[in-house]
Amino acid sequence: MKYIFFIGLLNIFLIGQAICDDKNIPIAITTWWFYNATIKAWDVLKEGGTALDAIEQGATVCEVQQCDGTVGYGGSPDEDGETTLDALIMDGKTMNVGAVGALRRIKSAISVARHVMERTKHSFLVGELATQFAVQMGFKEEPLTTQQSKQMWMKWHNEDNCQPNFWMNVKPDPSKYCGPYSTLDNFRRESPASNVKVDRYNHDTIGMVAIDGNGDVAAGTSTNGARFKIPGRIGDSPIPGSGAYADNSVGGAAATGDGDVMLRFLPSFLAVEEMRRGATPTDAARTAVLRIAAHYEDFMGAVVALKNDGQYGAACHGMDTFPFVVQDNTKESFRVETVQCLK
Ligand code: SD4
Repeated sequence: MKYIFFIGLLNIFLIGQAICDDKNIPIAITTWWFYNATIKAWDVLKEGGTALDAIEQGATVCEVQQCDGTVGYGGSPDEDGETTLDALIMDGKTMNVGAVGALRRIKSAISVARHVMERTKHSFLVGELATQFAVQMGFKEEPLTTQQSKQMWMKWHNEDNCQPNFWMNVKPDPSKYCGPYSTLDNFRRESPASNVKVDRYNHDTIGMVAIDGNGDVAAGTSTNGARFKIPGRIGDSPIPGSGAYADNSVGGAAATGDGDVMLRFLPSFLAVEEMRRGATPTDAARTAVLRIAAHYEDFMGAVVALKNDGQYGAACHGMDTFPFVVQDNTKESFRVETVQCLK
């Protein structure tokens, strides 16, 4: 009897092992080719660190290295020439979230977001008051403007007549002139074609999803938003469910692209919910992207999705292809994978 009991226990143990071994964890995935961030996240995971630490430290690498000029300081100056940052971190174990939007004069946006999550009962702080919070938490206040961002802004303002910009239905005609603007009476309520071409150099974000050795899922984003945005604008990246989402019981997702459009559809939340309903990560990401495309046929964006068993996928729209970086135990090094976009 004792013997049978022992065999039973052994079986349960072995089955348990087999289920664990079936999972491809730990794992980290990152939007675009931000492999330095992925490597950092992987180093954290490999050493037994948490998914949250992997996200924070990985995204921090991009903030410091100014990945593509679209993450961190010195990129995407707004109409006043100032760089402001948006970031989000989400813990799929507790469903807790920390986010900052339009953060001024603080370089470490994702870490401030983590402080919002762990040092307050709030979820989201914005603008000047988020800066005051960060300073209180010990972050250094410093200008986010660089020589390069100043030059970019000077060209836009002094040579290009403030083109492109994000205004409509105002006077003087924003497609020809700089502001200040005032409201135009008698305008047509449908959206005119945008004069802002959204591409990867004015619209990238680091979005990351990680699963640690305990099976805990975390996700996050960090970006300097859209180039020449109207001051005060916050995009999709810091919005939970839009820029990223994580739920231990399913997995996580992160999005990148034209945030003004994307945040209307919560694509990361949708991708996670699709996986909850049984979709593969690739199909879940496709559904999220196609939901947006059904309304905005030219939108540019992408979603990466990671299931809690380590399966992953991505989908994109409005570009030819979309690269993302994966690192897990199956290969010695990170790998850049590429998906063909749906349109
Ligand atoms: C934004 N989505 O602020 C951000 C920028 C970006 O990929 O590309 N994200 O619109």
